[in-house]
Amino acid sequence: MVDRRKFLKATSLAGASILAGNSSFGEAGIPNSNPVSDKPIVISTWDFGLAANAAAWEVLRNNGRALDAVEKGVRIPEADPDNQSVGLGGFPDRDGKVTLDACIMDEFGNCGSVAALENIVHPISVARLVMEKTPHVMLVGEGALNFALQQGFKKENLLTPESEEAWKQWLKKSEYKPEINIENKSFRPDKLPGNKYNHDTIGMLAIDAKGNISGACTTSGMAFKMHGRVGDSPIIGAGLYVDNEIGGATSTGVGEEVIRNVGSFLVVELMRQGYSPENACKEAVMRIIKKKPETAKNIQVGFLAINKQGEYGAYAIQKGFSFAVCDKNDQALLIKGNSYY
Ligand code: SD4
Repeated sequence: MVDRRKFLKATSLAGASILAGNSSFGEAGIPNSNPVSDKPIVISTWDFGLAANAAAWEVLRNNGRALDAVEKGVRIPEADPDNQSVGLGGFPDRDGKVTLDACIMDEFGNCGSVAALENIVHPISVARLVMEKTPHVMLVGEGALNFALQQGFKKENLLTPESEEAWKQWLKKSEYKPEINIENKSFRPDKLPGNKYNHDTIGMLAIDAKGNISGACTTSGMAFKMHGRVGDSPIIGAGLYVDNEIGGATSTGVGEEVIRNVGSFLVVELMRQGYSPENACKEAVMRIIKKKPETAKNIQVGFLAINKQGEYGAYAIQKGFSFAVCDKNDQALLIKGNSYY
């Protein structure tokens, strides 16, 4: 049963925090304040977020809307053939098909999503049109593809020779085994921003100059998944959630564990109760670990969050989860998130 006294304490502290514009309390005395940034600001998952943030920043610094910023930002990794876990060049499923998942959410609670979409380079833009032009939230598979074609998107082959080769190698053993931090493994370091890493599912959260929050999340999903498998990334509440009064959260890693815990919604609700972004992410990670400790030892899941005041934070099961931050003070800040292990 919920301890009503504790609950009231948490919610009243949350109220105080919102009024005061900071949050200096936390669960069980754990420091509960995170870096705070002037608006506008954009944050996104993994090292690759640096390049995506730069594109989003162009919108934000010109007083653009956070929604436009996150769409523009995540289109960068979607179009990058050297990035093998988002969009063009993404690793295929075990049948050799590249199937993409994406979702987007704005400051009014509007949202749109596509899953298992094939042959379209920019699933995030299709998701936005699902949000804006249909009475639905989510379109999948052939229905999503037909909608995209009706909206003028072009069909393209998303399987690059490099990803096809990786799939052929994988077929030799055909063992489905999600690799920890595959997102930050280097495939074409010479071609990547900062000459460093190759990357991932991108989850991005932005606050614009008016203080409005939006988010986007896009991925080719787990490499060599079953055909038809959908992860957390296109599922509102799991891979992404935004509440303009409170903040936003997004996730990366093994989506099944995020879905089981409705991860991003949980993070936002914890921030509503007064948790700092990092502590909220940590609590969501702890739920995953608590439910399946043996599974959690061998997988990665990371959450990234921002609150209405512009405080941001992240937490992951395993070491190695990074995120990128961009605001007027620092356009290329890369932070290593804290982790359980
Ligand atoms: C999924 N969460 O499809 C995605 C994959 C991912 O870093 O984020 N990889 O489960």
